[in-house]
Amino acid sequence: MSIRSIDVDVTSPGRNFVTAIVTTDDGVTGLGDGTLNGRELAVASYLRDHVAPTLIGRDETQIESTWQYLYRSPYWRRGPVTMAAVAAIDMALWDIAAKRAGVPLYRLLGGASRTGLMTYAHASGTDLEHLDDAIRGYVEQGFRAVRIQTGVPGLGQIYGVHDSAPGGAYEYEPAGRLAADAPRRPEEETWDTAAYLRHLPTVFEHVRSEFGPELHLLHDGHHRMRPIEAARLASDLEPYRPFWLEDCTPGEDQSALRLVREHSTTPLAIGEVFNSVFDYQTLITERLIDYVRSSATHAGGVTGLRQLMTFAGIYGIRSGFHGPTDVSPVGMAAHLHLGLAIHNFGIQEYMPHSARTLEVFRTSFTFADGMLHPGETPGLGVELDREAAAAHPYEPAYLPVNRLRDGTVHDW
Ligand code: EZ4
Ligand code: CO
Repeated sequence: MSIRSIDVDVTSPGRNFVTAIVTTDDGVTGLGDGTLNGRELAVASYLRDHVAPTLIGRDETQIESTWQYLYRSPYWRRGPVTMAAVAAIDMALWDIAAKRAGVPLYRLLGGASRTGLMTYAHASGTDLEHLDDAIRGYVEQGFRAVRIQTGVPGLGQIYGVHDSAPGGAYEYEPAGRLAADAPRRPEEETWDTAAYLRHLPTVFEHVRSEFGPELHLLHDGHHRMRPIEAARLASDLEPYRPFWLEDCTPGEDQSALRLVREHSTTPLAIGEVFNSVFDYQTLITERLIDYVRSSATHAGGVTGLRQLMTFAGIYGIRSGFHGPTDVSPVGMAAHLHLGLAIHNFGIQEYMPHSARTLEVFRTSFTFADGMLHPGETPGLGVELDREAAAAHPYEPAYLPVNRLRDGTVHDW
């Protein structure tokens, strides 16, 4: 069996997605997610112009070998664009392999290690009242873990904070779509770390007293702190027993977390902007983190993420795969199958896709009592309606830029 064609669809049912569609010579198709928020067209070109032509006629069952070929053959290894393209092909080949075997992908990856995947939802509110409403909505839906993000007094719109609709639905998309006549550049937001560090512990204190000790509380620092500031926050949050503090420092500075570790036992999670196991070498071997935040979409697909999780498992480090809405339903399916199969699963982020997105990508996931399951459909269990996809052409959208009050460009 061999690869007959590779198509790349860029569709925008509410937000942009890049999908590789690999078709074999006997007509089996596999889907892979290569969405890179704000840089979608770069991945689409990489796939169409540089990857697809090299794979036509190759054996579609050689998944590991194809991964190594795509990783090594460009000479320029790693990087988000390359690894999203590798991911898209890798997921599609696993999808095809599982469809041919007639089994859901998790069975090819070793079978189920658990009955379902504990998820966490995004509770967000510009103030404590809205935040409480959002948390309550998720608790009522059965979630046992929530990520809490809230506004900071004195600051306006900040990254990742928006009021949820009643009932907890949170459809906020941080990448702002640009109107046709708007300048082609991102929105800008103002940030003040000192104000944030004063405010956040009071938020945790309030939520703990309101919702009790059992609900798992997570928080995302979006890379905004220096090591000493992150150490202070991790220590200040300790009394409220967070499940994790995510991205407290810029991810690429691995040794920064040594300082945070020295000062607190708050569990740490990092890695959504990483794209290879090498980004984690110091973090894992020195046990500087508790959860890896990579996604299959940005870290070389099922093969790349499995390699990373095997390495992390040796050090007792668990998964917390990145699951924002910019990971497409195809990427999300890859997480659910891998998470069900590996021993060192931790928690799965779950931001449900909008109804519009789910009309284009039809999934077979199930959700009950705060737990997700990938379902029993052969393959990844996702179908792409290409006609519906074509009705939503690409729209430019960029993630915002952060500046300090004096105009200095800052991390998110
Ligand atoms: O900022 O996916 O933990 N989740 C996050 C996300 C990311 C977006 C970037 O595209 O931080 O909201
Ligand atoms: Co994050």
